[in-house]
Amino acid sequence: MHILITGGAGFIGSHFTEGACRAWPRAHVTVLDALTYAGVRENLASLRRRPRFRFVRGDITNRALVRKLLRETDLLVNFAAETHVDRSLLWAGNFLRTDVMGTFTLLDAARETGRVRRIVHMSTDEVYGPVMTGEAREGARLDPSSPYSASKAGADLLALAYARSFGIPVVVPRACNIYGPRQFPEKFIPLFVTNALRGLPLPLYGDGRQKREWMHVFDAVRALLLVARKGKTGEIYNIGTGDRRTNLEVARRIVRAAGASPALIRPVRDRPGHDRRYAVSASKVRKLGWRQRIPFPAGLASTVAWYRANPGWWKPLLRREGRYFKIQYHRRPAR
Ligand code: NAD
Ligand code: TDX
Repeated sequence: MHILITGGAGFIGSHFTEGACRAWPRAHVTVLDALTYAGVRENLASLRRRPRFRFVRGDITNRALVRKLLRETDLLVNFAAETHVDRSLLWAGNFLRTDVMGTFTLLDAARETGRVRRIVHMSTDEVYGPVMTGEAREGARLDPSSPYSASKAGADLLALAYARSFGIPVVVPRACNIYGPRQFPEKFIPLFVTNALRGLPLPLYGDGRQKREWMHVFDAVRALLLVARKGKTGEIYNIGTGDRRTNLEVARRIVRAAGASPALIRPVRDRPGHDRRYAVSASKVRKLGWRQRIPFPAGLASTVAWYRANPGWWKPLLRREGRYFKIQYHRRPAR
């Protein structure tokens, strides 16, 4: 079997690639990744000596390259995307290019080459928009709030349309907020952890009462492998834990775990279009046999320990992305 994983040098993609290599030890595995600011080649260091593993640096919007790779692919898993909501509020064009046009390029090349037997197109619970009460099921209407979630919604609908119109064997997992080792330190948990470890302020947007549903990346990888194997073509699978917490509570847990002062938590001006609450019903993926194994308190503690032990991974990334952090946080007014 030949597996192509796009965006495999990023956070979830690199953990999934390791998981896929364990799940299919004899498979040929190729990662295609453009190594944008978010892609880190060392994230795949554990696979360097694996036979039948290959890294290709390239863009998912490159039709000729994608076509060539898909001619020899049985399973395609697409993680390649621009993924940070705050950046989408600054530079939306990148999100349309990669998330929408990149997904289109993959789908259309799969249609043209006709070899791929399964496509897992990674989507997000953010496409449902704020869910003020109850839980969003897979059939809920889409109501994205940011250029990021609107681009993801566009890509995800295109994937489903390719399943219906052309019989392309796509499944669409929509995952809640995922956290764990190797998440880029622009996202909430790794940003707050790395700031707390350095004694820097933790910029909490608005009143901090927004709720997110959290899942450890190892649990997410198991759910995605299951959906890849057992998911039905043309179907959506919410990937969620039901474990929802306010940002304020998570920030407090982080300072405690990092041994920092709660006074570091600074309420700052809110994110525009900030969704108040996400909540998905995950009964469909549970019916496939998936269960959460890592409860949030244990997962958060091990994540803080990982960042504490690996400053050599995150400090260079923070330095390299200094301009972004300056634009996003420098002189951001207090709430
Ligand atoms: P990430 O930002 O850590 O990684 C994205 C990867 O894609 C990087 O390695 C980057 O170099 C690569 N990439 C970007 N543009 C590319 C292009 N044009 N061509 C090829 N490669 C490109 O992201 P992540 O958090 O691992 O998210 C992976 C996927 O999961 C995304 O589709 C995201 O929308 C989705 N998702 C993430 C979460 C979460 O909480 N992190 C939750 C739900 C869904
Ligand atoms: O500095 C911050 N302060 C803050 O209060 C940052 C970066 C975030 N937040 C808040 C905003 C959100 O309510 O924390 C929460 C989580 O923020 P992010 O980590 O930016 O995640 P979110 O906006 O929920 O989107 C994430 O989950 C779904 C991922 O970035 C997406 O890729 C995924 O699709």
